[in-house]
Amino acid sequence: MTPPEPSLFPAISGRPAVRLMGIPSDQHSSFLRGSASAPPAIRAALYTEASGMWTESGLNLGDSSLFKDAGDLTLEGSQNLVDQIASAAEAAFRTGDRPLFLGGDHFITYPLVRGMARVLAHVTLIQFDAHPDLYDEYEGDRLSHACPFARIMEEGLVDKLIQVGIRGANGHLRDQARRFGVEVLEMRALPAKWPAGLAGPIYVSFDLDVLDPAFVPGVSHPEPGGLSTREALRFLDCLPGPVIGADLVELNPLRDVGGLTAVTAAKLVKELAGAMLKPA
Ligand SMILES: [Mn+2]
Repeated sequence: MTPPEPSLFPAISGRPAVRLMGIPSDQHSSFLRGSASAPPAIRAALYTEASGMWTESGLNLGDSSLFKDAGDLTLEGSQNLVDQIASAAEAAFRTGDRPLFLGGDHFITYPLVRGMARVLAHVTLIQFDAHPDLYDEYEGDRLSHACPFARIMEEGLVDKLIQVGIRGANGHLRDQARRFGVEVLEMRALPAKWPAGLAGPIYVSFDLDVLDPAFVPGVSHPEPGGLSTREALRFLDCLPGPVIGADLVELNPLRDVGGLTAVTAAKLVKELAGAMLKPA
């Protein structure tokens, strides 16, 4: 059977649901391992009795017609990770649900977006991150978690990339951003608004280290001077729709303090889901 051509929107009957899926991969991390164990830590904080499943906008994610949990992807060894993850992402998008992936490190966004691009065209990619992750290669690894957005832009997998929260980019990364026509909302220029004319479909890649380490100590590359949790939620709340997919990456439970980062990640899962369920 010939796969259907990528289209602006997948065939969706009725209201799409959010489909949660963990991608436990951290082998392309450059500094510290540990983010592969993030999905269970986020789920433990998400499904706790200590807080409910309601979004701030008033949606009950305990309703399985709105929010499904597909568990974690089983990765068959460390070979062909790009193909394994891209295939899983493609299958998730073909369901017509809106996938919300839990990393893992930021490497996973490249195969996730690659799989999405087999199903959806003309997507705008919004990256929340302290770091541009635009290296051509990093320590000899072109799949490093410092490189995914260079691969995505080289392959033309999205129409546009907008980065939020960047701080401390070096000369190479600034050159790469210019080369790929990336719109950068730098942390030092905030508060900022979304660019005029921003429209869906939108995929959000959320690196927890865009937040200040005071809010998320459990990340592998803490970078002070970041967004507060509330500032990030405000950005999400005023995103135009539809948000058709998202990932949340770089929680490192080995670095967490009192489970604070996992709780913040769980909050972001709920509010990302809320943004994805917002009526167009
Ligand atoms: Mn980062």
